[in-house]
Amino acid sequence: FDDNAARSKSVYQIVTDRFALTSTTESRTCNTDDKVYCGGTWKGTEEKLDYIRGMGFDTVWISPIVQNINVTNNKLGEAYHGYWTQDINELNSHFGTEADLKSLVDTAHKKGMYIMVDVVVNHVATTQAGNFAADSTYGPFNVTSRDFHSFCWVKDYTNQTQVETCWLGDENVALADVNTEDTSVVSTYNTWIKNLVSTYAFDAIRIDTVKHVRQNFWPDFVSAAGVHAVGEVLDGDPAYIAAYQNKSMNSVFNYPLYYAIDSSFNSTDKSLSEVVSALNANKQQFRDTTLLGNFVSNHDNPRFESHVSDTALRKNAVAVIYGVEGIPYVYYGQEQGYTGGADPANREALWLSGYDEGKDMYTYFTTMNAIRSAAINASSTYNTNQATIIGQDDHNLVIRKDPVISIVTNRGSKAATSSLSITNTGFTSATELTDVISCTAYTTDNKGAFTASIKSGLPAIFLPTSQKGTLCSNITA
Ligand code: ABC
Ligand code: CA
Repeated sequence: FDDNAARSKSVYQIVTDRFALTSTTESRTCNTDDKVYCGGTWKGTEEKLDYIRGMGFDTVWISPIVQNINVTNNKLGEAYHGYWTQDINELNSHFGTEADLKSLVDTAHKKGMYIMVDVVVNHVATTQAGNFAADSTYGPFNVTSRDFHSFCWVKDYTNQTQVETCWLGDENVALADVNTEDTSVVSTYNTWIKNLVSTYAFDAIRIDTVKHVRQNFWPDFVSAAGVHAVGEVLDGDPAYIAAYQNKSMNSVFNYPLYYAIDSSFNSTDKSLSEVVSALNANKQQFRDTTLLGNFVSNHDNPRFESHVSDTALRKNAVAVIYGVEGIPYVYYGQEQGYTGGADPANREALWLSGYDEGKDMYTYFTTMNAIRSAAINASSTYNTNQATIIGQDDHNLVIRKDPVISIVTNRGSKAATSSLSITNTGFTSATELTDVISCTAYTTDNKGAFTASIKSGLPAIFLPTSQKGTLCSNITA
């Protein structure tokens, strides 16, 4: 799909090695501290597409697929996550065969789902650091002097030249920095991504380490891919990231919002003003905030749930990323209540959960995606309109993104019931509304306003009852 179509998608992120085993009857232990392959495969993922679709996600972001270095007894473990590229022209056989991968994409398409593949362009991996010498095992990048930047570590993230031309990683696994200035390297990458997307019929790509490659490398790469691309520019500064939206790719991850949510919804005594500031700064800096990738957890950061145990706070954090403009990204395991901390603990095996579709958060994501679908169906401008904050105090935010109004709060599940008067709703008088979280009916007054009831610190999300679709089916329009 293209950037415009991407606006209506809802993405579920997996680490292939940890998501699903080929055989559904098999059970394998997976100690995240060991940092080794645990056995997840593309076949296993294919078998579990209905589990993902059951929550209403239509797009699956799979971890990198290409052959990685084969390391054992390394302090950093094995390449189970897929980011330690060796040969971009071979697949990682741990996850299956070419036929398996094609079958995953094909089955997804038959179910009306899409596959987003994670791609790494900035580096290949080696255990040799400064002594690295490329050879034929690195596929097309086998001439050290031509294909790689000379060795130096990225140490100072404020020095952009260093960020782009020095190496990530460490002495255990060095990420040999590819010479993305060389014209033959550039054309190798562009041809590769074009073929990769067409061979497997991928629908979108997630691009790793975007800030580590010069900005003007990306437009040709993205256009060669020919599909929607979302870039990882890991930085908290919206101005820094926005430059990439202008010069490199239309869609990038919303790290500024992530940091604001992570710190303001992690306890009941924080002010939510940080979230409002992040939203405002984003609006100022980004050309198009509707293409930002919103998330509360991913594979690089401690899970939100590792430091927030209150379910009400967890639900509110999620309600923010669904309540504002942008594309929601949900990291696998969140629906099962996983609580892994920093990498590698946040990469738990999902089969250990039994894929329980009865879990409270599984149902919650189903509701969130249903709200999003109902809004998209109800309004032709939902995908492109921006959210505004129409009410705000330290612990409550009222987010309006027509035709949805979301009230989020960090008062926590022990909070007493409270009332909030909601004005400037955009609704006409006598509009029937439903809070689709509590399934409570409301009617707007002669000014289109109403008084909302906030219970147990949960979010409240209002849709015109006539537009709520199948949500809260006990309340009729
Ligand atoms: C392994 C171990 C880790 C160990 C590490 C040294 O080695 O597992 O425990 O700490 C892959 C694997 C990792 C592996 C690495 C290295 O490779 O998944 O498990 O870590 O071997 C992407 C991917 C990520 C992937 C790689 C490498 C890149 O999402 O999964 O890692 O292909 C930088 C990069 C970013 C990268 C991230 C891990 O590192 O820019 O692309 N992610 C600052 C910098 C960021 C930097 C970040 C973390 O620190 O600005 O550029 O990201 O090092 C905000 C500031 C930010 C600041 C953050 C921390 O705070 O605004 O600027 O980010 O407030
Ligand atoms: Ca680089």
